[in-house]
Amino acid sequence: MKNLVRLIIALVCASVLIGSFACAEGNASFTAADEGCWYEVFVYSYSDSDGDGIGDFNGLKSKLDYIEYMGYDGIWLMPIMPSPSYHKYDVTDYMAVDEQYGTMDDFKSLLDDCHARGIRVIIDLPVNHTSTRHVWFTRASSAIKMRNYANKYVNYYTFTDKAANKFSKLQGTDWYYEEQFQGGGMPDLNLDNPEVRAEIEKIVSFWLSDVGVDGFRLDACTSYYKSANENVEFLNWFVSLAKGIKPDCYVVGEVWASLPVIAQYYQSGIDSCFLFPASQAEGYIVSALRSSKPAESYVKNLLATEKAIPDGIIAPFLCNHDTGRTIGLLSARSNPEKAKFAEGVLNMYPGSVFTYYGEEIGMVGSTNDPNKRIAMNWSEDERTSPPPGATTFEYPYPGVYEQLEDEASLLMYCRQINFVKHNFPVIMKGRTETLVTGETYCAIRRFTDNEECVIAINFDSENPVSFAL
Ligand SMILES: [Ca+2]
Ligand SMILES: [Ca+2]
Repeated sequence: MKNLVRLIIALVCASVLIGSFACAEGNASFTAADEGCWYEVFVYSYSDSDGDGIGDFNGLKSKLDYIEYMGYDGIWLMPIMPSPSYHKYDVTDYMAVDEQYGTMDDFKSLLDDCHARGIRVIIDLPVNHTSTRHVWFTRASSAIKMRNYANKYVNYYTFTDKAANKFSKLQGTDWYYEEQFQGGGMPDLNLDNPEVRAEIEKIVSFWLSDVGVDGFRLDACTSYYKSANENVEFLNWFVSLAKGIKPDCYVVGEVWASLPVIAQYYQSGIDSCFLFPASQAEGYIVSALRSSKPAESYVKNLLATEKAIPDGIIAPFLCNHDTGRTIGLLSARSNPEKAKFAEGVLNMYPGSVFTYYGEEIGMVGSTNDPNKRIAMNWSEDERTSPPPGATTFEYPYPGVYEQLEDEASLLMYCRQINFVKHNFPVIMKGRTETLVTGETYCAIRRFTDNEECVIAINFDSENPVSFAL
């Protein structure tokens, strides 16, 4: 006998109603690779514990009460390994943490505290490339300068003596090295080299077993090799490796591509690939909100996504550290109801929704990368220093402390959504069937074998709609 739970969730543009039940306190208990509410944190800009202006592990640890209160049950940390850059996507040592952020003991203490609260932690792992200052690259460069081409580190990268596209000149030589992200001091690793694979095995084992993180966010998966087939093959190798060490770890990949390409990458066995087609100004959510037939657009893309990704965990998001923030995408600087509605319809997608820090308080940031990564706004008096190169520091909405005191704030709305999803995991775990689709309203059924709910959305705040279900 199936135990059917029928829940009706209603989202109405600009009036913000979600069901009529109380939020349960406390986070749901998930294994790492289950669906959940994820929160992307840039440690540099989150919270500073020691007064140097740069966010750190102890600062983040001091904010776990907040993160738990908000109902985020997983955190993706942008790179924490030693690096010469502020963003740290160019790593110099894969088995350590950057001292700007604290010590490894500080990190382990943060991890313990997260785990005690049932919050999972995955870390960013950029293995497409290293920093030019990584000892592998400095040894390779020295060897080339000494014409010692047989040095093993030369084969950690891809060198050529002819100029070519996506190859950068090795200063003081006539040689070039492969660099897919040119200008950042980020030489591409030769992932076909068994010795590089062995290094990656050590790195993965170190973080999963010795340190105890719950998985990885894999950077730049489309740049590993020249073809999607090779990238899928590498990911398959990586996922087998990681799951062999920690079977329930979560691996999510950055595959910045169209839906069919993302679907292909799921064939690697990876848990998730970020759903880039749902994000940004032209993505499924914002384009639906801008459309004259928003409900049709929303349902069409939702069903297409589920069809393309029948097995893996869908990972939708509105923005991340590389994109403009949602308030700007929506022109919602003075319209928090619009931002709430966007968060609402995004979070009615199945899978693991990722929220970039500051989205829950309506931060803005666009144009250059540092502007997209500015200080979390706790209050006017509590912010980290801006990352180097940031030019705008505008905060159109109040900080965290003020929004926590306001039941009608964007922050409290985001919190409520997370707890609705914890209380009714079928929203995250189920699949979708259309019940009613008008141009501006829809009702969909989300179901698993033993649970279901109905999600009704009216995109038109001017015209109430009633459904017979
Ligand atoms: Ca600090
Ligand atoms: Ca590459």
